[in-house]
Amino acid sequence: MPLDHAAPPQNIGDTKPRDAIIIGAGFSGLYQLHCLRDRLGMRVEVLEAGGGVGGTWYWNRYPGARCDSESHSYCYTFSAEIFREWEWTERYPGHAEIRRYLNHVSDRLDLARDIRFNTRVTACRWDEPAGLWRLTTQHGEELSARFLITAVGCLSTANIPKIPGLEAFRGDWYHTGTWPHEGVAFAGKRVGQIGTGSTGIQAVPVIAEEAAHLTVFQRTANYSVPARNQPLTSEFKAWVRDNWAEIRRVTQSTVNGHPFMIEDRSVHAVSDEELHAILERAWERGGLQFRANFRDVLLDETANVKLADFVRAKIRGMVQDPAKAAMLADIDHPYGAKRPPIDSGYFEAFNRDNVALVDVRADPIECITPTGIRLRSGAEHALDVIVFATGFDAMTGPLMALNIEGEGGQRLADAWAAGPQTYLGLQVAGFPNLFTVTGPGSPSVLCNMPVCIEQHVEWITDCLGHLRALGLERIETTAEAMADWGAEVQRVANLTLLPKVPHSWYLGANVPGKPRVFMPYAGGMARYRQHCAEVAAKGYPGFIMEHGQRAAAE
Ligand code: N01
Repeated sequence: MPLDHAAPPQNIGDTKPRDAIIIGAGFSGLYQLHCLRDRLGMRVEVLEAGGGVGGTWYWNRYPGARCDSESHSYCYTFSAEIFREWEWTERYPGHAEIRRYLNHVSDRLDLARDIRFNTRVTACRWDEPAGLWRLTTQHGEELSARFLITAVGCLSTANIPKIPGLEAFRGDWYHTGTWPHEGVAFAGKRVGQIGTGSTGIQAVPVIAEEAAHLTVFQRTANYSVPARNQPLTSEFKAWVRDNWAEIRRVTQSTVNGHPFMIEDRSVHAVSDEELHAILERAWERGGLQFRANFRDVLLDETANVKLADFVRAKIRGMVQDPAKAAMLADIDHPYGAKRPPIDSGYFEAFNRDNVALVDVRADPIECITPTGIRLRSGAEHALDVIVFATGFDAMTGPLMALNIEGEGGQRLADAWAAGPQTYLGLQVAGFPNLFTVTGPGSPSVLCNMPVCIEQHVEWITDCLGHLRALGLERIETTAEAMADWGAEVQRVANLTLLPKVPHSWYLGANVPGKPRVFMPYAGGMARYRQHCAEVAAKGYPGFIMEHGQRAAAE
């Protein structure tokens, strides 16, 4: 199967209402299609803006783009067969390998025939009398379906800061989340990179290798732990094949869906020497497991400080220039309270002669000129290329872009004017038959994504199966269930250090004008899974299930 699709799917031109339309052909959309079509026998179509499967990974092809989850856990586990027949090559999967994997799954399950590629949804409107969602695409096509399932990802709407002068910049500029498929040639170029989040930290060492010069514009210094990526050994690959059930059990029972448990010990329960030895071993092992050595890293500021200080000392030890080291280690938030990056040579890159670091917290970016970036102090940085590693309008951005209108023409943008509200991250009152896979209020971005995606997709599938068994066609959560769940999302977040970072995208703070509301559910994936299972077992309290055409039936 080609990785990009130009030809329309077989059912194009058929305008009969579908049972369900899924928006997005990434991890969520592909599995949702399989579940609804092949398990429930529904008539389903997927609409996908990209020219191939992959979702976020279809667009994120920036230098160094690689998943921070370990490859044997960054995949579907619903089928032992599919799990075993795919062999990952490295400890962390690169973006191209993830696309190859998703294409393999798509081929294996014959999914592409029901995916309409190169089709961006521009509007979704609930038609109450008909009991249907009516969708419009960028090509002006109109499609309808009983159920609408958004599988649009949480980090798929690029956040490009509105810096004056960009339109007059004579060089080239790119956002990491919409990277050209043919790549970007940096050789001989003076490159400026804005942003030092997980993405920026991955990109810096790779761009530095190729560019004549790289200037990194840092607003907030960041922690990072070495990824220690490496090719997987044949022994490890065999272990993975033999341990599908155990890997699935562990990823489904941990707080954030990774293939390791969080140690049940407090930072305060060990001596300073023991702590140091544990952290040294964890540093050598590398990866996100670093934070899993103690249970209270994200709960207790005094425990957190000990890890934070350890990482700061490591940064100072790695960066030779004391001025750069001080700037990189001057981190203003607790370790892990923003998504903790992992890296492959990030801090070491600043030891290269061709890499400069500029503190744009102290001297903010004033404007982009035709030839580079000017700071408030008047300092000018001449550039041929600007790379925006400036993140995403996370969680709500991709949903807002769909221009969703529910009952009575109510816009989702208005319903969420004060911040997103959902029940379980799955449904919004006033928007019947709409399900949001990994929506705000679900663990989503605090979890290893494929693990939470499988849970959401299976829950939605079971729910629709239940509805059908009752002969019903309409489901909508209540305002009360949504308010209670919203309070629970804020309650559990406030038990942690996560909402204490004022500039975190978890709070929407990276997008000017976005309401500051802590969006993901921080109570842990395992607890969330159990809660959702209980809701289903009790007959779906918090949801109202009815006959489809409410107006016609009344
Ligand atoms: O984006 P970010 P990201 N002037 O928002 C800076 C996931 N991910 O793309 O912190 C100057 O974290 C901004 O500064 P500040 C992962 O969940 C996953 O890196 O706001 N700087 C920050 O440094 C991650 O958390 C993988 O002060 C500006 C940076 O840009 C999420 O994606 C790999 C600015 C943005 O950091 C987002 O990461 C990579 C301005 N005007 C990413 N505007 C995987 O492994 C913004 N910044 C799956």
